[in-house]
Amino acid sequence: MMNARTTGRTNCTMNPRVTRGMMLLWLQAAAVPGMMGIAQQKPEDTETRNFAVIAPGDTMEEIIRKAAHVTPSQRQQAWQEREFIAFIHFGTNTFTDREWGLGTESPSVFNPTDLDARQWVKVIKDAGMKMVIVTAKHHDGLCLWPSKYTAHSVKNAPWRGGRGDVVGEVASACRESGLKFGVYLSPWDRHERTYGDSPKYNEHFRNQLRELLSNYGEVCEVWFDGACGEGPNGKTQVYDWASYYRLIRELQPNAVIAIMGPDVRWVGTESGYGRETEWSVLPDVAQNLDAIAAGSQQNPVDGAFIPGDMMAEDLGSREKIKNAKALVWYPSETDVSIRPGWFYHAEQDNHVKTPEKLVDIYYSSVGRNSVLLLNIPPDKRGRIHDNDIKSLMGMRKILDRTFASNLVLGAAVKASHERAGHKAAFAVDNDGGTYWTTDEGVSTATLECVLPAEQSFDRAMLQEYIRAGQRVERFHIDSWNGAQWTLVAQGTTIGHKRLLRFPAVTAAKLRLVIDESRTSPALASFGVYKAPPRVTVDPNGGGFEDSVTVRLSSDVAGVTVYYTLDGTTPTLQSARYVSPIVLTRSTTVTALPAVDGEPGIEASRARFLKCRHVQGITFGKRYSPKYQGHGDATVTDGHRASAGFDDGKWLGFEADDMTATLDLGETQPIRNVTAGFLQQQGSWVFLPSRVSCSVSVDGTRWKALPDATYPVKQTAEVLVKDCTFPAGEIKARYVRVVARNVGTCPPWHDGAGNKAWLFVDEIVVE
Ligand code: FUL
Repeated sequence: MMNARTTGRTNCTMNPRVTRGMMLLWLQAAAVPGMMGIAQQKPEDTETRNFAVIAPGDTMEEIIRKAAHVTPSQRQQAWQEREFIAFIHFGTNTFTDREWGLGTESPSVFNPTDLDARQWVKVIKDAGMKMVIVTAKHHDGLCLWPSKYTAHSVKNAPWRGGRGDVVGEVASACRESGLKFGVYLSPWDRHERTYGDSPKYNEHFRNQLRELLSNYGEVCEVWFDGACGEGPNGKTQVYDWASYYRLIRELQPNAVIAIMGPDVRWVGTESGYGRETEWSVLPDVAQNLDAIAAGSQQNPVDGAFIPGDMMAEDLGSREKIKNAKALVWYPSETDVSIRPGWFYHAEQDNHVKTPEKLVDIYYSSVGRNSVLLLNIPPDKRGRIHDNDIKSLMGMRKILDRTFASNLVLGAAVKASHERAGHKAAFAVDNDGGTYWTTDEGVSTATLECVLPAEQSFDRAMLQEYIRAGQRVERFHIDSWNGAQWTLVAQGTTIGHKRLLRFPAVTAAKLRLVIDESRTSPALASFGVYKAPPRVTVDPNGGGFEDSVTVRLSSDVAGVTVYYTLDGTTPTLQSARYVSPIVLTRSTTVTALPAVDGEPGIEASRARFLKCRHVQGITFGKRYSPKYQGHGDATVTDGHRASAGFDDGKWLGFEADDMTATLDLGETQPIRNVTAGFLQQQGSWVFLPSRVSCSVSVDGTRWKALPDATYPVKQTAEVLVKDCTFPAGEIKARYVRVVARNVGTCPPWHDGAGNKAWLFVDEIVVE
């Protein structure tokens, strides 16, 4: 996925005046809504403490105590409670089929035939999201509102005769339907002439910001990415972030400033998967925009702010905070697109994430103490495409069914400790405004729940009362089987929300054990749930040599299982599962449960690949440590990578060619050799320009099979390309595949001249 924050443009400089000291001032401003005279404020004076200073002599105990009492500002709290919000990428690129516009496009390209912001907002609301952030201006500079400060806007587009205002239509559709509204405004502007003329462009940018913040009612989030490429004059800009922030605080005190801003941090990936251990309290250096920006201009598939350390697994553990000078509340937001690109491309209509994938992302973002910002790009008509709607509604249905009934509501609860006024029952009263806690300093505790009757459950939800701070460091859930406690699930941090999935358990008694906490744990909610029935496919895909026997089962009794072997979603008319399926060819098994003749809502998929046994594999140049799957065997393990570059199943080569030599252990007839490659140009991943294959009996003398060549052409299509070499039953023990990397991104590409990626998986010898 395109990610300007992580492009190869390394010439971005941050405003040298933006120092850590200023960050502190912003934070104090953050703590006091509308406060402008921020200079005199000491952090200790602020009424909400989303900041704590660590004094030089503070003991570890004192640091931990301080960390446990850092809390969100009001605007951060309100933002966190929204949990699931929508991104809309719409603009020039929708019509030119690009991910980054050049800035030279005429506004006349912007001409949606049937734009309906109400449809967007309806779909978004029906999907359960609480806010819409629209790309008011992307890097190409075209303003989706009639800005007074440029001609490069919808006012000069044919759409609505030049009287249209996308931002206005979205804002009012949001207001009508009760959704919150936010704006994405790209500081990088490839069209604006003053860009690079630093004071002038900063003023221009503030003028545009002022229009957006003054004319469209309440704005709850302002989203800045750190992209800072060249403008039309070949110059880069020094952004005056502090002045942008002051303006936002002045005009929209409730708006959080995200990503390149003090309130909300990027989770560190655009895959949709947040950290298992996600702290909202971090050392304040995490907020140092100098560091973020210095590390933000890497390569798009890195998907990371490296030196700012945003991608590290651990940002806020005891180890991380022990040397901090100060701590801040700086929670994470997980942005991901429902499609491979941020903007709409017709070629990606069949690559919309499935409902099951969206659910998985939800558990891995909202369920990991993050806010999920899901991008849904409207098409050229200006409407959300049916495929996206189908996936969103499918996802909603699964989530609604899963969380419809909290099985611990009404349970008799007993806690090992209770603080006066914060009894155990407050954790299971369906009211996030009350909480159970222990006496100050009691940092381990147990909450035992006796359900009115035995229940089966496979999901758990926990919420800390973060207005008091984020504290829990380790917890687990046990169930009582009549004789003893058995472990059901465990986790580390909780934060605003933690969701856990585990195999179904049936019990009438369970307990939540807080094993470690920074101080008294404060728990607002605890629940267990039963997800709709699903089918378990066993084994869950993979490679096989001759044949594989696949078993389908469900965790719920009385379920009938239907399946297909062609990748389509089963219906009640599909084959009914009666006995294990024996596969002798590469096949995708898709299974759906049905209860009482009602088809289930969540399909399970597994891909099986027939392959030769590979004894060993060696690579010429090593693949990049950033995309190394699970090592050499990744390409021969039978687990095919998906069309997403970041699914952990690809080996990535940055500018380098790939040479893989496979040893089959003994000489044997070979019919075909197939190697799969990824094309995802928006993420700088190109098909190889040439792939060759040769075979050998002794590893010394090689026989080449005819090469395959791929002219590099510009396309938004995301695909996995299999390159097959018919070998005509040739006998060999060794197989070598060489794939040529295009080297650098071609001249027509957004990343022109930067290193290109080559991704390989899987190499199959038939
Ligand atoms: C990045 C941009 O470069 C992408 O195009 C997209 O807008 C993403 C959300 O942020 O920085």
